[in-house]
Amino acid sequence: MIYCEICTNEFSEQDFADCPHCALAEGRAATPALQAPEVHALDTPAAGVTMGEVIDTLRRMAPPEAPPPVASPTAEPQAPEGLNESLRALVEQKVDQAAAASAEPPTFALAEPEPADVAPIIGQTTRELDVETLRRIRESGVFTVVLLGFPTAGKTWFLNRLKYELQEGDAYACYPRRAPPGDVENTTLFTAHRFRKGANDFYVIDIPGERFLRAVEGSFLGESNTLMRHLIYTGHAFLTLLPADETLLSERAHDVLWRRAAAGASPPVDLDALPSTQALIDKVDALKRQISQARKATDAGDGKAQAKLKALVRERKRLLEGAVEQALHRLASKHEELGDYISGVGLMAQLMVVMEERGGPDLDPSMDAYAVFDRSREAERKKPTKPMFIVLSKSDDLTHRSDAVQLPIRRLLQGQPQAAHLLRVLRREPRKADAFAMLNTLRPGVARQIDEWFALASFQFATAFEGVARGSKTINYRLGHVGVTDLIRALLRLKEHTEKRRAWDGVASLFRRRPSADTPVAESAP
Ligand SMILES: Nc1nc2c(ncn2[C@@H]2O[C@H](COP(=O)(O)OP(=O)(O)OP(=O)(O)O)[C@@H](O)[C@H]2O)c(=O)[nH]1
Ligand SMILES: [Mg+2]
Repeated sequence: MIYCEICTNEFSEQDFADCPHCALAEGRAATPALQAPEVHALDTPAAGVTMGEVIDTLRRMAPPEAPPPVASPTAEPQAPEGLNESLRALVEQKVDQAAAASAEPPTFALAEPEPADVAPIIGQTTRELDVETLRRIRESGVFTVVLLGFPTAGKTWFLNRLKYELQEGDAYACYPRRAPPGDVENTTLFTAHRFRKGANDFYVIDIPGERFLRAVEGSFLGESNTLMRHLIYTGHAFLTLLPADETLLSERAHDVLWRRAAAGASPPVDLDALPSTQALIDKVDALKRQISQARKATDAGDGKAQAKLKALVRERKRLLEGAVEQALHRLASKHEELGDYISGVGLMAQLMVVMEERGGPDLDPSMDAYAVFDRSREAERKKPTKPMFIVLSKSDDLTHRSDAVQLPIRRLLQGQPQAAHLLRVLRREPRKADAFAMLNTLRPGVARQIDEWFALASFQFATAFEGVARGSKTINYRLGHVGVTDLIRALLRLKEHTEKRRAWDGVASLFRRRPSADTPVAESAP
C-alpha cells in the first residue's frame, strides 16, 4: 500500500500509478499502474498546446515523487513540486472560473433555484480520517489547523472560502479541491484538507458539528471519542466558529421569551402563519420599494394611491413584527445548545492539558475523567498553549441591511449603547470591529471563560459568504467576505513561527492581551 502525502489516503501501487482518491477529488479516473505516462517531459506545456490538452495532460500525470510506503511515513513534508504544482493550481483555477461563470446566478440574495443539472460536488473526500492517518499527519510535522463548531456554524463554507482565496490570490493547490459553485450538504465525516504552495504546506481538518456535540456530551472520553481526542492532540491551532448573531443575542432573546411566558402574555404574532425567514426578508424589502412608489404617486395627487399606501404600510408593519418574533424564537432556541457547546470548549481546553501531561491521546476513562473534571474546576488551572481563534462567524447576519433583520437586533440591543456602537463599527468598518469587546459587552461570562481557558486566545468576526440567503445550501464564490483573509494571514504567520520554532512573542499581536487587573464582569441572569 502507498500512503498519499497529498490526501492522506492509502492505495495499492499495483493498481494505480497515481492516487485514486486525489484523482476522484479532481473529477477523473486514476491512471492504471501499467500505463504510467511519461511525466517529466510534460512539465512545461509546449507552444501551441491548448488549455484542454494541458488539462488532459495534467490529469494523466502521476505525482512527481512516489509517496513513501506505509511502514515508514516521512517525518518531513515532501519537497516542493515547483512548476507542476503551480501549473496544476493555475489550470484548476481556470477550470473553476469557467465553471463558476457558467453555473452561478447573477445575484444571490434572491436565492433563485439552481439549475437542475448542477454538477456533483467533486471537491469533497468521501473517506473518513482515522486514528492512523492522524498519527501520520502528526509525525509529518505539517502544520494542522482544526475547525470546531456546532452544526451549521459555517465551518465547511468557511473552509471552501479559505481554499478559494488561497487558490485565487496566492496560487495554492488544495486537495481535495474546493466545492464548485453548487450545493454543499452538512458534513458527516472528519476530513483532512491539504494546502500546498511549494514548501508552504498545511492541513485544515473539518469535522461534523454534530459529532463535536456528542463528544462534549461524553466529556471527550471513552472509545467512541478516540478519533476526536487524536484530532485535538494533533491540531497545532484551532478555529472555533460561533455564529455571531446566535452567540451574541441568543441569551437576550431567551430572556425576552422567558419574561413574557412568566408574565403569562401570549405571543403577538402567529409564527405558523409567517413565511420562511428569507421569504419574509424579501417581502419586507419589496414592500419598502412599493411604499416608496405609492408615496410618490400620492404626492403627485393620485387619489387611489393613498388607500394603497395605507394597506402597504400596514402589511409591512405586520411582517416586521413577524420578523421580530421569528428572530426571537430562532435565537432563543440556540441558547441552550450554545451553553453546552461553550462548556464543551472549556472541557476540551483541560483535556488538552491532561493529554500533554499523559503524553498522548489514549486516556483511561476511569482515571482521566476525574483529571479533566478536576482541572476544569481549579481556579489556577493550567492552560493549553495551542492557539485558539474564536471566530464569530456569519457576521453578515448582524449587518444585513434589511429592516427585517435589523429591527429584531435593535430591539434586543435596547439599553445597550456600547453594543449598538460596536455593531455600527462592524457595519461600517468591519476590519476595525472588536469581536472581544462585543462578546464582553453582550456575553461577558462567555468572553471571560474563553479568555481564561486558553493562554493564546484571539477573537474576530468573519463572514465567508456575504449576503447568502437564509437557509441556502448553495455556495457562490462571487459573494463578498470579511475577515477570512486576515485569518489566513494570521494562521500562516503562526505556521511559520511553529515551523521555525520561534518564540511566540513575534505573533503575540494576534492574540488578546489581558488587562492586568480583571475588569469586573457579570453574566446577566436568564
Ligand atoms: N449569512 C451567512 N451564512 C452562511 C455563511 N457561511 C455559511 N452560511 C450558511 O450556514 C449554513 C451552514 O454552513 P456549513 O459551513 O455547512 O456549516 P458547518 O459548520 O460545516 O455545519 P456541519 O457540517 O453540520 O457541522 C450554510 O448552508 C449557509 O446557509 C456566511 O458567511 N454568512
Ligand atoms: Mg460542515
